[in-house]
Order: sequence, then structure tokens, then C-alpha cells
Amino acid sequence: MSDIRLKELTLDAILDFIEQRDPGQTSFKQAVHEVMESIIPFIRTNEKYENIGLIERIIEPERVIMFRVPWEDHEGNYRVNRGFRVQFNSALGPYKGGLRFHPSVNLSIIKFLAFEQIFKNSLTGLNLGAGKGGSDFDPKGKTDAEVMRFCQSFVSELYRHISSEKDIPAGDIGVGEKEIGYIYGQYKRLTSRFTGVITGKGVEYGGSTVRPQATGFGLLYFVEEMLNHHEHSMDGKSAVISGSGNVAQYACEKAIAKGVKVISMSDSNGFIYDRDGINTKKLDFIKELKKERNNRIKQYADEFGCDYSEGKPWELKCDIALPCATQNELNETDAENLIENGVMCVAEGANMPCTDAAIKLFQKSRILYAPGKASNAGGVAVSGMEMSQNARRLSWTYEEVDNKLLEVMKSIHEKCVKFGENGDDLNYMKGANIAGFIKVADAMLAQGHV
Ligand code: NDP
Ligand code: 2IT
Repeated sequence: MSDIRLKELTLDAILDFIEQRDPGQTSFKQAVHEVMESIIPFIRTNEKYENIGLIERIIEPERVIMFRVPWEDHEGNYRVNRGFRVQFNSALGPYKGGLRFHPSVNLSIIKFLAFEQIFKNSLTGLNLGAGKGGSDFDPKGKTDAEVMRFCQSFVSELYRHISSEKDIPAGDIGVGEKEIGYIYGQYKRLTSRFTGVITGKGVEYGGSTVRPQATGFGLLYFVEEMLNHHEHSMDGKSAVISGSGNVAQYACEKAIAKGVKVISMSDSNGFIYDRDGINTKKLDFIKELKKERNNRIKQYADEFGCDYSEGKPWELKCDIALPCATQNELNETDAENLIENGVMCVAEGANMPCTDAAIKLFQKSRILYAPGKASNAGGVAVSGMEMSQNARRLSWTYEEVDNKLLEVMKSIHEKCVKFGENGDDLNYMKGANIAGFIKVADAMLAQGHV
């Protein structure tokens, strides 16, 4: 155990190396696998990245923080959850990435998310390092008072590890504007500082316009770039969106605005199938519904009289599929169904929603496939803009931020095109990985063996 070394620059050797040091971290291994598949051939043809321990360093977090989060439920029972913050890479800037509250959270999941964030944040072109955190706390079934007490306890430990210059968390699954408010309030109480230490804040206390919309809108801006690049358009296409949370809602809003007919949204119980398409009014119903964390998407079917089924929506026929819920929600069988039904574009709003086998199938079938680290980078990009506004104590207008977001998504698409060339094909995964890697690797090289 004391002297485990990476023996050679191959995918198997890297995955073995991880398994020996951190047995059973399957999600983390999956994320590393996805990136290294493109990076290894690239390093082999670029000598400056070889033999300097770069791979060993890039897959090892700079710091892992795990802590106890004690809190009291509404019946007066003592409860204990586990908190995490993985500060993965600061070559490009302060650690940046969301916090996830979900019962499935463990170290492997937080490491996979923080690892993906390295390349995503690099692609935005902003100076953002990468981190991720969260807890195995389940906000479902909890009262607001319980969630607030939990957040306060969580921050009572986290606050000493973060600052506007060092590590700036944000939201993710289970952490929306309400939780961000509680987290920020407690940080301020403990430090007496009103700084931009967290993003996704309400606009009235330092948040940025367009941050709630940013990931979903950015996803659709990216899809439009992909389609236009391949001489297709959005107008008149049909789409299936999984999830009905922050990312899914604003993906749906922008899709409708672009003339796309969205026929499905979902939650962890099931999905609705609305043959007429979700319109703005019906989407407003979903937004209202999801403000209460225990409501279910089935209530949409009850309200509007459309179909509802348990399970996942990938058997529905559509032109565009946008997985916006969680990791590994779209597997090989789902990919087969989508392809059989004539899907032309699959773009990830969630982090790592497609399994490796599903991705391979899309690529083999020449379906336009966009990896999350490129297509969902709009959220963290606008978080970066929130940090700039906070540092300069000013606020940009909705139009200013929206235009900047569009420019970032266009530039990420350009980078994917530049580095994703694959014979007569375009591999967005390869393009995103290599473009993201180069900037981080060069910064790491410049900063010495740290
Ligand atoms: P929310 O908590 O707002 O919504 C999550 C949605 O996904 C809900 O509809 C939820 O259903 C569903 N979901 C969660 N877990 C599962 C599961 N195990 N199986 C099926 N459905 C599930 O989170 P976000 O919209 O913020 O995040 C969604 C995805 O987008 C995540 O992968 C996140 O990492 C990623 N992302 C988020 C960004 C952001 O800015 N928020 C930025 C970039 C990526 P239910 O209510 O039933 O749990
Ligand atoms: O996965 C992600 O990029 C996020 N959850 C958003 C991170 C952020 O810092 O805005």
C-alpha cells in the first residue's frame, strides 16, 4: 500500500491504480475513465505532459474534507449525517462547484463530480478551480425548519474551509435557492462577513440575474450550436427532458422559446407524457409544484389529464433527448430505444447521466452527443459571473448576463469542434476533454511540482 505507483500510461493501469488506493469508488472511476480515454492518446503525442506525474496529480484531490453534521429533527430526535467538501484542483483559480444533498451521496460521488468540474470549469474560460461537496442528508420529507437547522449545522463546520478567495460552493441536487439562503445566512453569522463566498444567492442579497436559468438555458444554447453546426435547426423538433428540478425546468423554458415541443419531464418516481407538448403555462405549474420539495410530477398528469408512467422516459419517440436528473440515468438499453425511435441529438444537462455503454452506442450510431462537462457548463459560468459582480460590488442586467452566457456556450462549442475532430466525424467528448485538459495541465506545469 505504501508505494503504489502508476506503472504505465494506459487506461487499465490508471483504473487499477485507483482501485488499489480507493477500492470500490465506482462513480469516481467511471468519471476518470471517461476523461482518460481521450487524454491518454493526446498525451502520447505531446511529450511535455509525459513523465511529470501529471496523471497521478490530476486524479488525486488536493484536499478531502469529511465531517459530522449533527442536527435535531422536528420530533426532537438526534440525527447525524456526513458532510463532504472535495477541493480537487486549484490550478486555474479558487475551488468552485456545487453542494449536493441526497441520500446517495458518498465520497466516490463527490469525487466524480469534483473531477468532472475540473474540465468543465476550464472550458468556461473563466479562472475557476474545481471542488464539490454535499451530504447524504435527504431533504425529502423534511420541514423547512429541519432543512434550515441541518444547513446551519453543515455550515458550522464548512465555513472554516471556504472563502471568496479560496472555495466558493453553489447548489446542485437538493440545494436550491432556499438552502443557499440558509447556508449563506449561517456563514455570515459565523464570520460577520458579507462576501461572495457562495453563488446562486437571491438577487436581493448579491445573487446574479440568470443564475437560476443558467444551466438549462446554456444547455439549449449548446444544443442549438450543435444542430446549426450540422445544418439542422431547433424549430419544430420534439424533446424529452428527464428531471423536473432546476436544470430541467429552465431547459424546458428555453426549448419552448426555441420552438421545440417538449413532450415529457420526470422525477425519481416516473414521467409524464404530454402529446400536446408542455407550454409556458403548464411549465409554470411545474415550477410552482416543485417549490414544495415533496410534490411529485404525477400531479401534472392529474392536473392536465395526460399520461403518467413509472420509470424513465427514454422509450418515448423524440428528436432531442436531454437527461437533466442524475448520474447513470440513461443506460445502453435506453440508448438503443432512443436510437430505434430516431433520436438525432442527446445533450447532458445532468452530470454523467449517460453510462459509458450508452455513450459508445450514440457515437457509433453518429447521434450528436454532448457530454455534460461541455453542455451543462452554463451554470458554473454564471456562478463565475456572480463572483465577478460580488468582487466589484455591482450588478449586471439580465440581458448582459444572458449575452455573456450565450458567448461562453458558443466558445465551448468551438473548443469541442477544434479538438474533437475524429476522421470525418466530430467527437464532442474528445473535444471537451482535451480542450479542458490543456488549460489545466499547462497551468499545473507552470506552477511546478505541486
Ligand atoms: P434538483 O434537485 O433541482 O432536481 C433534480 C431532479 O432530478 C428532480 O426532478 C429529481 O427528482 C431528479 N432526480 C434526482 N435524483 C434522481 C434519481 N436518483 N433518479 C431519478 N431522478 C432523480 O437538481 P438540479 O436540477 O440542480 O440538478 C440536476 C442535475 O444537473 C444533476 O446531475 C446536477 O449535478 C446537474 N447540474 C446542476 C447544475 C445547477 O446549476 N443546478 C449545474 C450543472 C449540472 P426527485 O424530486 O424525485 O428526487
Ligand atoms: O455541476 C455544476 O456545475 C453545478 N452544480 C454548479 C456549480 C457552480 O458552482 O455553480
